[in-house]
Amino acid sequence: EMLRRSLRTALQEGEFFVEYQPLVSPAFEVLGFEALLRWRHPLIGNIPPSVFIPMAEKDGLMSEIGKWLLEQACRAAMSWPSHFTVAVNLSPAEFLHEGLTDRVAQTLDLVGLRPDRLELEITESVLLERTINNLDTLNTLNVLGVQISLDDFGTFYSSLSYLKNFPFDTIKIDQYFIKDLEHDEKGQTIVRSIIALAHGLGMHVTAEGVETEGQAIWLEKEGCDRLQGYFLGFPIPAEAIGEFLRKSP
Ligand code: G
Ligand code: G
Ligand code: NA
Ligand code: MN
Repeated sequence: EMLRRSLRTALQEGEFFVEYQPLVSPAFEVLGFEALLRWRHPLIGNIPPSVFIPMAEKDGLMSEIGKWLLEQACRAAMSWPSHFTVAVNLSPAEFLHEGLTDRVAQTLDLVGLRPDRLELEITESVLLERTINNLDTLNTLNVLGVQISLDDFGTFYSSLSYLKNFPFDTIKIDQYFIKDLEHDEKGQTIVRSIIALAHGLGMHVTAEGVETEGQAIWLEKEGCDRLQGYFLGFPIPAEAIGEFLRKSP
């Protein structure tokens, strides 16, 4: 339909932009930002990624869009303090793309970003197919020196075999488990267990969707390494990061 047709030209028309959401330590120091893709349609306005990303995947457009986003995000990171990381989401099609590892290496080289400042986020659904090649891809990225996060952990197909077999640096606990944390003892037990599991495997843990001070304090007390969510900061355009950092502790 119409939306689908506009999506095909959105990249050339400059309709995509990127917002950045802070990742912070439990002491509220900024550690980096996650890049989030946005599409502003000239007539309809902003269209949520949950609508257009699956569409772009289906029409084979996501690889091109992802390439553009990766370069944007790496360039943005070059203008931040040199210990900040930038996290980029990889959709299934991008992760499964033959040229992914070359693209990542070339982009880092082109932009001059240190590999360990780039964090690639993949979800478990990506790993459902092609297990042997997936391991190759993750190992190659690992050798390049980029960091790899398992996004939305605990939802969908959560299988502990992924943690055993794949070289993740970080597990991101899905916001579903954080939402009712303060009032939900079962949720607390699950989050505590994920933190222990990750640390036992030598991985870091990020909590997503932290919306209240109470949640942040609880997560700090339980040893969660990084926090992300509206309580710590909303997604903002690259141009707003300077001001955000001046206002944060
Ligand atoms: O703000 P939020 O609505 O951005 O994101 C919704 C979903 O879209 C999330 O699951 C997020 O991971 C995904 N998403 C956001 N930006 C990107 C991107 O650049 N690439 C991919 N593949 N997914 C993204
Ligand atoms: O799948 P992924 O984790 O990449 O998606 C992140 C999504 O979660 C984005 O849509 C982002 O805007 C949203 N998000 C980030 N922080 C919060 C939060 O504190 N609360 C809620 N409800 N959504 C959040
Ligand atoms: Na993500
Ligand atoms: Mn997530």
